[in-house]
Amino acid sequence: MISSSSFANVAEKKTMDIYKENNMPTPLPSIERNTHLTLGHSLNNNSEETEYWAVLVGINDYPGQSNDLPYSINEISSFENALLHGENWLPSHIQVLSDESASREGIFDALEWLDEQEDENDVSVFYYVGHGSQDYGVNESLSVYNSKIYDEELDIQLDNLEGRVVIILDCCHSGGFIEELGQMKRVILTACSKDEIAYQVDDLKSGIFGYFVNICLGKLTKTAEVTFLCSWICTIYYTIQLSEEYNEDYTMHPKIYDGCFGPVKIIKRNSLTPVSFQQLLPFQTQHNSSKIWKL
Ligand SMILES: [Ca+2]
Ligand SMILES: [Ca+2]
Ligand SMILES: [Ca+2]
Ligand SMILES: [Ca+2]
Repeated sequence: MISSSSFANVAEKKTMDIYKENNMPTPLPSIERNTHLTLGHSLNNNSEETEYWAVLVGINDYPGQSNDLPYSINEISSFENALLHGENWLPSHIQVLSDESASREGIFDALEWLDEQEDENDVSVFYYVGHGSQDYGVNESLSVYNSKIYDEELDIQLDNLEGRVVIILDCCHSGGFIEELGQMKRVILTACSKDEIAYQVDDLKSGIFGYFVNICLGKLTKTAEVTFLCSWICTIYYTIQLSEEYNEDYTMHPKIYDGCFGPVKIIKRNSLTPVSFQQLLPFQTQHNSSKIWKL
């Protein structure tokens, strides 16, 4: 039986090793450097002034039937629940957009609302679950209800925000947003690399990466960075198992860009909910009975 805290430590160490072995392009600060920067950060920034804000977008129903998805809204609801279990979140600080309200205009309006609320001391989260697309292998976009929002357009909207921003994208080609969105004061977590497909599965009632983000943040982790480390290792393990039963194209490689000194806290929580290894990594699942959907 592996305890949840030792799992987090093992996941963190293992992940750092894999970062080094693969020369991954967005280096994470070492654990020691993180500690040091966290201390420095708290001296400069009165954390009591930090407020937390979120815009959460999930699209199940697209016009027509051929593009509909089953679990985007479920994933967003799980994330909202995880936030509201933290001691630092209020329902009035979270705007949820689903289906037809997740139009191009609706999302731009919500990001304007976010800017009106947040200031330089605050942390904002933008979380998107739905289809993502790529034109000619270069430009990535969110396939929102009625249109597209290109990576460059999202960057322009997010440039209005003064505080730190955590961007979580659970969609196909999501890694391709890092080129345009990566800058200081942002942490970007993506379900897969630029050229990969992401999936929702029946077994998890969620996108795969988002499932692990939510279970980690809901029970085990507090910061964007450690949530990524745990979700990254779980996603790779889970999708490698998918690939044994289907083919290797199913393996997803989540990406992180970290433009913030020290860890960015999403959840403030004093007590830790015990979580078993099986809850984090449902290896016992029979994937061949599970339906999957491309994002
Ligand atoms: Ca539909
Ligand atoms: Ca603002
Ligand atoms: Ca791009
Ligand atoms: Ca950081």
